[in-house]
Amino acid sequence: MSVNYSERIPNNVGLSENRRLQRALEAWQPNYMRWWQELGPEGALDYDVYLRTAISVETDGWANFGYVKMPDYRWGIFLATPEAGRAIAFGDHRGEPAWQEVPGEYRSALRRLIVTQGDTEPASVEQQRHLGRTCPSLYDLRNLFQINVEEGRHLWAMVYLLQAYFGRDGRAEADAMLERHSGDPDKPRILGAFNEPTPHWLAYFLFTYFTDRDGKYQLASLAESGFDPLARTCQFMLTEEAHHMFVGETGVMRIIQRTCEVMRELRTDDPERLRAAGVIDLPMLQRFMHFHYSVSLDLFGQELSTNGATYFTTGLKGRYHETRIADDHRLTNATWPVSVPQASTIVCEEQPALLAINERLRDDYIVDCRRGLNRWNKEIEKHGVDIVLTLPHRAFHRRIGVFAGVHVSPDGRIVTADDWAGQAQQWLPTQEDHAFVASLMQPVTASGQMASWIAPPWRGIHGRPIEYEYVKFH
Ligand code: BYC
Repeated sequence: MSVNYSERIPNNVGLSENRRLQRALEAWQPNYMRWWQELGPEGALDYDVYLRTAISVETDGWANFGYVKMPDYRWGIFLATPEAGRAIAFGDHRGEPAWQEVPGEYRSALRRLIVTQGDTEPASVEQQRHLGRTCPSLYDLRNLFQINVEEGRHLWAMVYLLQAYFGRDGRAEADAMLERHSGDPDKPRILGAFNEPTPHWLAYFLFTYFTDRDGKYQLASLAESGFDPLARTCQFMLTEEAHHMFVGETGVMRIIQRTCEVMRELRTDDPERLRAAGVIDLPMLQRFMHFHYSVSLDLFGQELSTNGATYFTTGLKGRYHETRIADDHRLTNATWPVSVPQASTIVCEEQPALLAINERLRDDYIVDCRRGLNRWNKEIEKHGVDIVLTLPHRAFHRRIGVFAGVHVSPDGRIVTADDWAGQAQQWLPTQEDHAFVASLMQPVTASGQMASWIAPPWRGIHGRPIEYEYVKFH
C-alpha cells in the first residue's frame, strides 16, 4: 500500500523521494507511538485538544489551530529555508561553505551533540507526564499538551538528522532516545536537570521559564552550526521554543499576581496565613526559583571545557548570535572572565575565551533570565508588596563545574558544610514546601475556571476567549 508521506508526516525534507529515510522512520515511528502511549501525557490519549500544528515553515504554515487527539498529532520534520551560499561563520573553517553532509572527521562529536539535544526532548515529556491530572485550568492544560507535542516534534527533528545523516549508528541512537528515561536509575537521561521530577505546576512553570530557556540558548548556538541541516533544524525549533518560555514566564507572573492580590485582601505577608488562603507565598516561590535556576545553570556544562572549545573550533556549535558578534570568530587570543572559587571567596579570572565558551553562553542566559525576573518584580511592586525576587549567585547549588561540591549561599558567599546544612531549608524547597504545593494541585476543568493559586491569563489562545473549551474530555 502506498503511503502519502507529506500527508502523514508533514515535511520539507523531500521524504516521499527518500526511500532509505522512509524505511528508517517507518521502523522507528511505532516505537515512538508506544513510548507516547506509555510515557506521554497520562490518560489523555482520547482528549480533543485545541492544538497548533506546523505543516510548513512558511508564515501561514506553522500555526494551524484545531482540535486534535494527541496520538493523531502530525509530528512533522521541518528545516528553516536554506540560505543560499551560507558559509561557516566561526572556527577553523570560517569562510568555507557550510557542510551539507557530515564531515567524516567530526562525525562522532556531531552525533554526540545531536544525541544530547535530542535526549532532552522526550525527557521533558516524561517529566511532565502526570501534570494533566492536576491542571489549574483548561487553558493551562492545553498549553501543557501543546508543549508536550512540540517536544515530541523536536525529538523527531533530531531523529531525522540521526537517521538521514548517520547511517546505522544514527538509527541505533534514535532507538536509544526511547530507551533512556527521565529519572531511571539504570538508563537515565543524559543531562542532570532532565532526571529531576516535575511533580507539580509550580515546578513546571519554573521549568519552562528556566530550563526551556537553556534550550533557547543551546538551540541558538547549534543554529550557528557549520553543519547546515542541524543549523536549519534548530532555527525552526526556536520558533516553537518561544511559546514554551511564554508559558513559563506568564505562569509565574499569574501565580505572583494571585498571591499579591490575596496579600492585599488579607493585609498580610505571613506565609502561614497566605497558605491557609490557598496561595503560594513569595518566599516559597523564591526557594523554588533557586532550585530551578541552579539546575538549569548546570546545563551549560563546565566553565572551562575542552569539549566546548573543540565544538567551536571545528565549526559544530557557535556562540549565541555568532554572526552579530564583532570579533575574529576564531578566538585565537581572546579571553573571557570566569568566576572560580579561591580559598574562601569567589574570584573572577581571565581565561582563554575558547575554553570558556560554555561560560559565555551561561552569561548570555543569565542576562536573559533577569528580564523576566524584572517583570515579575514590577508586578509585585505594582501591588505595593515589599518583596523583591532575586536570582541566586551563579555558584549557588551547582553540581557541574568548578562550583560542584563548594557550598555557596544565594548571595555568593562560600560557607561551610555545617552552615549549608543549617540554612539549606531557607534556600531550597523543603519537603513541606513540596507537600504544600502538592496539596494545592486540585484539578480545575470547568471552562474559564482557575485554581485558587493562579490568576487567569490576560487573553486566550489564537483569539479565542479564556473560557473557550481548549480541551474536550470523553
Ligand atoms: N548533566 O566539558 P563539559 C532543551 C558532562 S535544553 C550531566 O562541560 P560539554 C530543552 C558532559 O556531558 C538544551 N552531565 O561538557 C529544555 C561531559 O561528559 P563526559 C539541550 C553533564 O560537552 C527544556 C562532562 O560533563 N541541548 O533543549 O562542553 C525542555 C564534561 O562537561 C552536564 C544541549 O545541551 C549536566 N548538566 O557541555 C526540552 C546542547 N553538563 O565527556 C528541551 C547540546 C556537562 O565527561 N549539548 N556534563 O562524559 C552540549 O552542547 C553539551 O553537551 C553541554 C555540556 C553544553 C550540555
